[in-house]
Amino acid sequence: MPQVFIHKNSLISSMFRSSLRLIVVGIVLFASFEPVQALTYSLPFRDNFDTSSVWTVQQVSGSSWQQGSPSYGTTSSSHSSPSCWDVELNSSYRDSTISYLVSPQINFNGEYNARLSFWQNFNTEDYFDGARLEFALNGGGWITLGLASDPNAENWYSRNNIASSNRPAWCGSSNGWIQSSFVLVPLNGFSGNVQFRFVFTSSDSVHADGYSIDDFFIDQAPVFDAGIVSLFYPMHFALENAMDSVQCVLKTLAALLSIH
Ligand SMILES: [Ca+2]
Ligand SMILES: [Ca+2]
Repeated sequence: MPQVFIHKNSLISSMFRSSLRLIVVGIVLFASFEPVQALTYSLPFRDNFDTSSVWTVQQVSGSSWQQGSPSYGTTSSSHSSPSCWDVELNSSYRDSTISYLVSPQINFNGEYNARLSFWQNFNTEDYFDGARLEFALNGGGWITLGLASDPNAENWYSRNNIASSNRPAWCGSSNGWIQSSFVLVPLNGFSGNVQFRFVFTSSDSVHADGYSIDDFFIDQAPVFDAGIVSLFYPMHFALENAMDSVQCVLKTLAALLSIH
């Protein structure tokens, strides 16, 4: 009957390899089940796009948002050096583009009248190609922010409908860098995470220089930003040119403190 010998070192080596495999499997399992911790930012949120970006690109077709120094046609600079986001840094954007530039999660804590602003420089086919800004609350559906000439905004959209998206957009020529801003009334009182995204779209023919954005800020309303939220007296009318007292509730809209 043949005898079977197991060399001691082989056994130890085998046990070591088994343990090592368990450890490796353990590390893999641990890595697999570790939840992804996406960074969430709070206000004020200020991004000059000059360092490694916390925004992400979601490319669907055609050209893509790129971070760097633009060098093509009228879109050949950043607003703050050295970098901005641009659709095709070194050439015209392509036809039939759909490209998203998505912000990180930004936490709102019941703010009132927070102000979003950014700089942009664009030259696109008017009525056909351009960009809009959307927002999403707590990971919900995307909503277009505002309309052309929105009363809460400055320099907000060139058209209420462009052919490549059937949505509002900045399009045509900005004639250099311009600042656009929006008082975020639609988000007043909201507590939770908000994401923003720029959506660039182009039609299937005719293209131009491009689209650049830079210095994207969201600032809380200043604490002295107060308004009347309830009016008790006079209720319906007041005599013209007559002195009278007023009873009302004022709120500092940023801090939500009542003054009687
Ligand atoms: Ca910049
Ligand atoms: Ca076009």
